[in-house]
Amino acid sequence: MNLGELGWDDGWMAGFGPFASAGMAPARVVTEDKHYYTVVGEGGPTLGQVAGKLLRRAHDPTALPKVGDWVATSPGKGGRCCIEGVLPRRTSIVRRNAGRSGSAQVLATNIDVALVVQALDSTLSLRRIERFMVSVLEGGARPVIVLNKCDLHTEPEKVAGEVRAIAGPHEVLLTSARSGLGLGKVRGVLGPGSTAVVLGTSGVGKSSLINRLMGEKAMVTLPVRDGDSKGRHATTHRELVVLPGGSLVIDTPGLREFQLWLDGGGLDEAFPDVLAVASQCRFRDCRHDMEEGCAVRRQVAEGRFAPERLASFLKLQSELEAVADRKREHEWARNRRRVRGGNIRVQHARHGDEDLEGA
Ligand SMILES: Nc1nc2c(ncn2[C@@H]2O[C@H](COP(=O)(O)OP(=O)(O)OP(=O)(O)O)[C@@H](O)[C@H]2O)c(=O)[nH]1
Ligand SMILES: [Mg+2]
Ligand SMILES: [Zn+2]
Repeated sequence: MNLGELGWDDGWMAGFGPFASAGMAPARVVTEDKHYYTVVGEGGPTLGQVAGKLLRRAHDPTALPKVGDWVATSPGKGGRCCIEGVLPRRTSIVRRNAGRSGSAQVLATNIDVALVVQALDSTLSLRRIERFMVSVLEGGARPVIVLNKCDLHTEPEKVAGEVRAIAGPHEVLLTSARSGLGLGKVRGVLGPGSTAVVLGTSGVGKSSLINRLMGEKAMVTLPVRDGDSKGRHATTHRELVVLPGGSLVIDTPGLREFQLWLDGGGLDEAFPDVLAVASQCRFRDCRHDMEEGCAVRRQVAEGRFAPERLASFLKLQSELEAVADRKREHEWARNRRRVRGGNIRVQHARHGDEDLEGA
């Protein structure tokens, strides 16, 4: 296997220097299971396990290997390999874990493009698209919105227009994994050697799209429920595959909930319309919430700015603020443990972190 086909380049090579000196080989993580990873290196796919040293060194589960990561491997027992290190990620999609202690979950790493997939049926939500866009931009990747199942809608272009109105400069594509319509456009945003991830709720057709792009039924798909078009969580793990044109794509299980975790300016990027008006607010640090002299709220009152769009902005903004607080608490607790010299235990990343509803 030529590593270039998996996205390896001079930048990765430079970062790998210290590992190469230690006699290790680079490989990319393509699947993650409860105990094992599948990694692909020059010798092809191998089962891998995280080395004890890396487990102990990882300050939290997000530092452990994830699908999309470039890792340093050494030979292990029984033809398996040991994963000894993870190269610093260029981009990542991270959400705040629902239910559990509000920690972070890394969904995919080192991706160039995130295909935010929605179905043109009753499940479509502009607010969800905004949420995904913020998260993708926070993680450093480029969002492309894919409106799938356009064969089910009588006026797909009309919906695409509504989505374009909230998508800023980002592309909005209409597809049908059933008829094949729009698949050429999707191929167009995936260059050879570049990595994409499909994101969206269950049943929107993420795996069906990948099967179409693959030209074969590589991924399991399941019909959606009759009553509400919700999916049945057909995909249960993340997997990176190579498409015929040489681009790479990561399939992910449907996400029921997607709370933000990263905060690196993605909110402003996803809401350029808010940013454009914000310069007219009285206070430079106006949050467009309760402040006096807020130009955005004035525009809403005058009917020039969509109230649901501002509401969405405010909701995401307060979520990011809560996340920042939470991270400060984590950091504080970590430092305190360090000062005390206590042992920091790390749990192995668990398979099945997605919202498998048992449906
Ligand atoms: N009519 C129509 N049905 C589609 C289209 N794409 C997918 N489907 C159907 O929608 C159902 C769900 O598709 P999947 O590909 O399993 O959806 P998914 O997003 O991968 O779902 P999870 O793996 O559960 O997250 C299947 O029955 C597909 O055949 C489409 O473009 N048009
Ligand atoms: Mg799927
Ligand atoms: Zn304001």
